[in-house]
Amino acid sequence: MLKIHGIAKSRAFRCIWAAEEAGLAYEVIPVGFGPELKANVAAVNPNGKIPALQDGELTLFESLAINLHIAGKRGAPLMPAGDDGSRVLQWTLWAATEMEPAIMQWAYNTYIRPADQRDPGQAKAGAEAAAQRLLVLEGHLARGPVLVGTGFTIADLNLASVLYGAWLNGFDFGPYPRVKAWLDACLTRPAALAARKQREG
Ligand SMILES: N[C@@H](CCC(=O)N[C@@H](CS)C(=O)NCC(=O)O)C(=O)O
Repeated sequence: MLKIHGIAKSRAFRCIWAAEEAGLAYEVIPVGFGPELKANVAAVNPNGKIPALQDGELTLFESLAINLHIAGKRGAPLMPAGDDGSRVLQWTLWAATEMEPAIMQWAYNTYIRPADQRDPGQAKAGAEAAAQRLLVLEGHLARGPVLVGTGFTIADLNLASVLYGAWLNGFDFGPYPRVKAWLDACLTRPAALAARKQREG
């Protein structure tokens, strides 16, 4: 049984979605935000953040690495082998290092921080940085409706989960119709809906 430490209203959402997608049994160990977070999660994540995963003797942090592990347990098609497996790693690292910092800069300054702590200039800079990357993604999706190969993989899940908050909170994906269609499809898969129900109610 996978143990996912965190709550659905955190990046643990990504891991819940991955476990649902893989069809693996999991339990959410509820660790929420607040002053006690660091102490509550210290045994499983030295960074004092959620999520963390326990799978038998293995303990992992980093949501997208956790997802690669979950998908690896299921294997293809969620985690393909060979060159497509390498492409999955590429898009996952791109999600974490290129897209997430940009979209989170926008998110913190539009809907996450309290209104009086938001900086419109930072929101604009984040949106512009995200736009550059969304153009790359829009170009890539001309090859077909998924990131890698011909079917949904953990690469789609990892990148879509990074964009999920923006998708839900009014980021304008209009200029990127292929990205919009791909996101809509990813985020309405049955496994995504099951995870979203835990987060959105
Ligand atoms: N790169 C990490 C980021 C983890 C992270 O920042 N988690 C947030 C919740 S979504 C957290 O625990 N924040 C509390 C804090 O930073 O003190 C991952 O993807 O797992």
